[in-house]
Formats: sequence, structure tokens, C-alpha cells
Amino acid sequence: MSTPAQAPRNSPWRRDPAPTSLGDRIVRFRDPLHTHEALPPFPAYVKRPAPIAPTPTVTPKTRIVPPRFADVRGRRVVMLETAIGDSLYATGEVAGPLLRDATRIRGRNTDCFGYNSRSRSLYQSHPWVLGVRRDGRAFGVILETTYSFEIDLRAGIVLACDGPSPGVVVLERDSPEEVLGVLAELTGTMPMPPLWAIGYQQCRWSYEPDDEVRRIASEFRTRQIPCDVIWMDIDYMRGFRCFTFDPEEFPNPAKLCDDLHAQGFRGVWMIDPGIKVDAGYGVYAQGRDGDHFVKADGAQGGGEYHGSVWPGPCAFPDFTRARTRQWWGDLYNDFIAHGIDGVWNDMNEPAIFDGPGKSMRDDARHDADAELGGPDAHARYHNIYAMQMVRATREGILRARPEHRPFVLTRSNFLGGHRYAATWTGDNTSNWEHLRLSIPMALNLGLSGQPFVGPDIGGFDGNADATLFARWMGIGALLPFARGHSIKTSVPHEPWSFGEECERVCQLALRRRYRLMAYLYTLFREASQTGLPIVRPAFFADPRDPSLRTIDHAFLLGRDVLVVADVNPPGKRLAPGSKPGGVLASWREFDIVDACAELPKLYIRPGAIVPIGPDVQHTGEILAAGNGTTSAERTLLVAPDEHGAARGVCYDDAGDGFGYQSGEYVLTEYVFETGKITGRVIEGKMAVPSDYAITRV
Ligand code: NBV
Repeated sequence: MSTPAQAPRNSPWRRDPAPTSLGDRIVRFRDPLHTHEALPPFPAYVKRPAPIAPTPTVTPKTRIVPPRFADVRGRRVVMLETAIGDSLYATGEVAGPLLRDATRIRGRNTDCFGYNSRSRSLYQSHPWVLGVRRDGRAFGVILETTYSFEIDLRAGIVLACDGPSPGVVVLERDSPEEVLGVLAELTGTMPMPPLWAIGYQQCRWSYEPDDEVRRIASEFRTRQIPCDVIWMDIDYMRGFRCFTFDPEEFPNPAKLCDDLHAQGFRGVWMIDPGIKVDAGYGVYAQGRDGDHFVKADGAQGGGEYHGSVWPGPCAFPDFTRARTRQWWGDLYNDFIAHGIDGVWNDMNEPAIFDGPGKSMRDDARHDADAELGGPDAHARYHNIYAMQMVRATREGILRARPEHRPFVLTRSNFLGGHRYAATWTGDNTSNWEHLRLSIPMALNLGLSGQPFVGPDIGGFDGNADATLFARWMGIGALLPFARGHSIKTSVPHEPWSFGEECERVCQLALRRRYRLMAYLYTLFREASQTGLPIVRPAFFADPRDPSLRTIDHAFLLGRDVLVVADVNPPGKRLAPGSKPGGVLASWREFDIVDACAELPKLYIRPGAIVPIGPDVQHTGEILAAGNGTTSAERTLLVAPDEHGAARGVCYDDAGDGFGYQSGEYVLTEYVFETGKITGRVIEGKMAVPSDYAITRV
């Protein structure tokens, strides 16, 4: 960043912010006018980083240049200059190109059905920018606010927010990977999910009644299309009352769960935050009697805040305090006792049909704990409402079933919310534009700390056709969260719904995912340890190469696999030069299923070893055949470098539970040299088979 120009005398910009060091090349700046104000809590952090020393000058070892602060029309504005050659990324959940230069977003969690690349606010907010300098070194900027904010990257970095003056943290490292490592130190890492949650998942709004769920599950097995999970959308409930079951359509949820389990499936069921105002409904009555709901502002009459969602007028739990999160979490006890495996929290922006901007009024009252900032208006807590909801959900499920790893999916969230839930990119549309968007959206969420992410494969709203659906499955099967989902009004969107050719492509796409499961699982482990995303932009292979910085149709799966997708409709196929150049030009093409032109191309890095597993119908087969996730049928894909050498690692554990936290896992390093492969346990005490089939690429 270059030195800010001298501010003119009458400029609103205050140029001498008070810097304090939070660690090596991590500096917090405050508006000099507001340094006397206490910094409000910022729940993105695992633990708020405390200043370790005032930093009189911030430049000796770094290129961090102090931001300038101003108040403009009652908002706090911060400006950071960028230099020629800087490229900007992340900014959370955004529809549009990977490179965020010249874009502008509003961070306000919004139910944005039918969004497109012009939509400014989507479901989640991440007040975070990642910058990559011309020489490949990198920096990050965190705006410490829970209020609505703006990120304007049209000329440098301009951040603005409502509420009190925020801290602005600027951090600097030698590479984007290292910057994400610091972000993870501050905001935590994703907990390890159960293995089944990395399998393919099939959803629809809604599979109903219960026999339809069984039919869909059986189709997968009969047609031999790999799948781990079937999802229950909102219609399983009795009149949209959360934690209830429709007596006609889902009379025996435990039996349905048993039947799914018997075929090797798991079930994930939806729970929304809106609780129907109905004195005869136990959850509402408990919430009212326990004083658990958000209140209306005094001028609005005080009392419970009500807004309309699916069940009609609803009250909304006040997740900003521990005692309500405890109550909410405990509701999952009886619920998951039916055999429910995972939970999907939807509509938690919160979406309210008759509220301003389709949400809660800003003046609604939260009785928040001091930990989050104490009692205050919804304006302050809007962006963290969902995050606190999924915190309650995850903790409740964990209390109810401490021996299993919870799986929670959320639509809305905030920076740091990956500690509680995975996410998907909301209500996308079945068209080619959205297929294209799904890659940079997943990448930028990964660069914002959320590694477990994917789109509704096939598109949620509208009708896919065979070509679009097949192409989407090919790409979606290589993203971290892989779920097909569609709206009520669309034609059926299952892998077999569009004819034989599409079904064949889907089957191959999913077989690929399952064969790559050992590698994927190793990447999930890495993400849970270091915060590195599972899918990464092409420029991670060489952050200095400007030709890799704007690639939207290709991505890296970990460090060793490059995926090059064709996101164009037929007739507009990618030119042969679609494979990225630079260091990626030497990566070698491979496949692990029958050749298929509709699937993205896969390339392996010279010098890498990628573990490949058996062809299975679901992850339960992997666990049944080996010791945990280990597999006797492990093939090592070896791509020797110019010296004939290659190296790779593979992580294995029980695939569920927490034994791995006390050494019940194994990290194996494979080395290929002088034509021979050796495996060596580098961490953990679990046994692994020592025979590998080797395939050289
Ligand atoms: O619960 C119904 C849908 C759900 O299928 C979708 O995935 C969510 O994003 N939900 C939104 C509510 C209605 C959407 C129009």
C-alpha cells in the first residue's frame, strides 16, 4: 500500500489513527477521535486479540499503511489505499467474479431469493478483505463491527459501517495462505465433520410424504448412484411448527430414519428460527413462559416481536444470550432422538415476509449477554443473529449426542460462523450464469474463512435441462459441500430426471467424488487444523503470477489437484487454452472414472501423490471395509516431478466421534523415489494397511 496523500486542511479524513500491535505484523487501528471509547465485543473472534503493545510506527518490518477515518452522514468510514498490482478477494458471500476489485457490497444478511451478480447483500456477511500484492505477498483487513457495513473496492478499500467506531485490523504475511492462517488463528477453524457429510446429498423442497423419501433413497441404490444423505425440507412439520412432525405425512419419523439408515443413508432435517405464535404449541408456550423471544421496541408496544413467516405470525428466539441458546439447544434432544442425523437452519437472516427489507425491524430489542455487547437494538445484532442460532444448534446437538460430530447447515452466517455450521449459497437459479457463479462464490467464501461450502447443484429456482444439470453435477461433485436441491415448482431435479445420458454423467461425477474421498477427507482435516480452504483459487499455485488471479472457471482442490470446468452452454465450449498457464501448465491430466467430455478436467501437480479410494455407494461402505476411513483398496496416484520424485499425505480416522482428538487417527506420508513408494506414519496411533496399488500419471 502506498502512503496516503497528505489530507487537505478541510478534509474529513483523520490521518493519525492509534495503532496497537496484536502480534507479529497484525495491527489494530482506531479512529483517533474515538480511541477513548471501549471496543465493542466482536464475536467473529474465538478470543478477542488483545493489544500487546502500542505501535508508534507500523512500518519498520511491514508495508501496513495506517488507514484514514471519517464520519460521513452518521456512518463510520475507513479508507485504506492499495497499490498498483494489488488484487482484492474474499468479502464473504458474493455473487460475481472471484476478483473483487472494483466491486461494492453491503454486508447485511438478506434473504435474497433469485439473486444475481448485481445483488449487493446476500445471506451472510463477512467484514473481511484479502489482498494479494503484485509480488505475491498478501494482507488482510477486518472491520470489527457487527452492524451493517459496506465494502467498496472501486478505489482502494473503503469500509463503512453503522454503529460505534470500529477497530480495523490490518495483517500482513508473505502469502495468501499465511494470511488465511492468521484469520484462522483469530476466528477459529471449522470442526471436523462426520465423514458422511462429505458424501453426496439429495434434497428437494420437499420430498413428501415419507414414502417419497424412501422412494428417492431406493432409486439411488437401484441405479447405483452414490449418495449419503436425503434431506427433509420444511413440509415434514405440522403446520410449519419447528420440532414437530406432520401426523399424516410423517407419522413415524423414527421409522423413516431407521429405514434410511438400513440403506446406508443419513437424514438431515430443517429447523427455522420463526416459532409459530400459538398458545397450544409447546415450543411457543415454553419460549413465551421462559421469556426467550426478541422484544418489540417500546414505541412499538414492547412485548414479543412478531413477524410473518411460513406458519403465519411468529416469535423469534433471542439467540444473543446463553440461557436462550441453552433452551433452544435442548429442544434438539427429543428431536434428534428419532434418529435424525443432521440439522439444517434456514431463513435465519432472519427472513420475515412482512418486515422491512424482508427481515426484522432494526429497533427490535435483544437482551444480549455482555459477552456479545449487552442489551441493544436488532441493528447491532442483525448480522450475527444466524451465527448465534447455529451456535445454539450445534452446541445443543453436541450435548444430546456427545459421541458424534454434529452436522449443521446454515443459510445465514457471519465471519467466524464456520465454527458452528457449513453453508450453501442460498436460492440460486437453474441457469448457466448461476452455474458459472457457483465456483467463485465457493472460492470467496473459502477465502473468508468458510471452507465447507457449495451451491444447490442443478439450481434451486427454475428448471434445469439435461446438459445444465449434468454439467453442474460434474462441478458440484468437486466442491466441498455437494447437495442437489430444487424448489417445489421446478421439474424433478434428481440425477435420473433428465434422461439416460445425464444420469450416466451424474453417476460418473459422483463416483469421482467418492473415489477422491480419502484426498477430500485429508483436505477437510487440513482445513480444520489450519483454516486453509478446501477449494482454492488457481492463483494459490503461484500468487505472483497475474495470469492466475482472475480465473473463475478453474480451481484447486487442495494443493495437488486442479479442476478445469466448462461452464458455458453447448455451442460456446471453452477453447482448448482453457487450462490455466504459468506453473499450472505442467500439471498432468488424469481421471479415475471412464472418460467423459461433460465432466471437468482433472490435473495433478508434478511431484504430488493423491490417495484414491474404492468405488462405493456411500461412505458407510468405506467405514465397513477398513479400519475407520482407511481402506485396503487404496490406490496412490503418483505424478513424479522432473527428478522422478513425488510426495503426498493422507489423513484417516474413525470418520465420526472425537477419538481423533486423543490420537485415534493416522497421518501417513507417502514418498516416491527411485521408482519405489514408501509409506511412513508421521502422526497418530491408528493402524493403516501398508499395501497400496500405485498408478503413475
Ligand atoms: O424451506 C423451503 C426453502 C428451502 O428449500 C431453500 O433451500 C431455502 O433457501 N426455503 C429457502 C424457504 C423458501 C424459499 C422460497
